[in-house]
Amino acid sequence: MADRRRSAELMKRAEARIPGGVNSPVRAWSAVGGSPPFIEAGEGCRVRDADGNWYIDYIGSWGPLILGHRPHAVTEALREVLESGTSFGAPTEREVVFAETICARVPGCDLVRLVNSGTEATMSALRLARGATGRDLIVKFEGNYHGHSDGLLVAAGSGAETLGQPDSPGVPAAIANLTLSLPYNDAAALESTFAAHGDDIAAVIFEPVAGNMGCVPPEDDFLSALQSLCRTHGSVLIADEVMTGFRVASGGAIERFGIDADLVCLGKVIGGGLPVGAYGGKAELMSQMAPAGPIYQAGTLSGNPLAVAAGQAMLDALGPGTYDRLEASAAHLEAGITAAIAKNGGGARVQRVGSMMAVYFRDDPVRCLADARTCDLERFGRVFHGLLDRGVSIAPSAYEAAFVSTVHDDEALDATIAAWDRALAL
Ligand code: HOZ
Repeated sequence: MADRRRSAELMKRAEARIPGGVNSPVRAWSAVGGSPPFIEAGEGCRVRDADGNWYIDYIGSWGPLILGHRPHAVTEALREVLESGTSFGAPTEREVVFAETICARVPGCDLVRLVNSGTEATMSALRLARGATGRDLIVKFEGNYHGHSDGLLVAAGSGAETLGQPDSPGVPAAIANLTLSLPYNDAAALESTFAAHGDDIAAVIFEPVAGNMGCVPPEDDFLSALQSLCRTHGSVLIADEVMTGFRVASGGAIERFGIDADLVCLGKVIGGGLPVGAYGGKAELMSQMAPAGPIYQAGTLSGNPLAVAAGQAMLDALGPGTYDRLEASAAHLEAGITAAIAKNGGGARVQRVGSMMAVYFRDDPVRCLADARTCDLERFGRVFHGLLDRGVSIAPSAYEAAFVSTVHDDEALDATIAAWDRALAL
């Protein structure tokens, strides 16, 4: 087992000054036990911890590192910006080019507004939907995560048509009550909710591939119901592509699955590893944002030169061959892990969309959160630690996706498959 004493010391110091020792809860490893490695550097598809151990990395900063760690194009772009200034709080040409790039690739995106995170993007998109429709209710899906704003930290009520309950202390019930939380991939639940509340629903927000309960693809009847019910009732359909935008296809999941969304939320992926977010969509909606329209939203660091330059460099590097390569690498990994599962007695399955994937410790497909919750979490923890001890880092939670980058080469992929084979035997 690798020596991780320096990381363990850092965690102790961190716990004295940072709640739970981390700046985002899942990083504390509560779901798998033990103490996380503190990461010192990344290079290509690998990261090095504070004790000098290297790992093949499938966290990839939770999605954005499509080109791996420190791609030349991104580090060069950042170097160039540093020569001219890091923040102006004034319009820059880079933002215009970036907005043009996003609108050219994301279907139905006429106008886009930059913010600083995915949480800000979804929060702002909901305000826009409410302002534009004059309605208050929103619909979301269990197991879909849209950031930590009050109206989106909401659990399902006791039945499909029951208004939501706060999912964290500090979320006012009055706000949670404006959110209806339904099972993912359940067209019938969506239909009955619209039948009961349709004229009051401002928006439906969803992950077109659910990446916060592993990797759950959307089913055709669910996508049809989402689009037709929103059209019929005049509700705004918001695709949260914070994980999937530019990842599962050049135009994101809405392009891959042919979804007609009114608004799209983007996040970490378009920052190429720097903090950024964006929401965009149809001109008749987006032009209602201030100062073009009356709906307010603002931010000092929005359109920050460093984040925009890094994002632009990454989007420019995502050429037509990128997605073929990602697909081939991820398919190779899927096949290898699937064979290792069969060899080790089954009891697990891989689900994958493009370069996003998850291994679930159960035999049947996972279509929704209730399915994901039946997985063998104890075995997940065992395999997680077994992989880490063999130099492979996946997310420390059975409910997170793994991400393959363009620089996961055959050597890294085959080493990962071999590590899975041994970890599954534990
Ligand atoms: N749950 C977040 C990703 N789906 C975690 C992000 C982080 O800890 O950086």
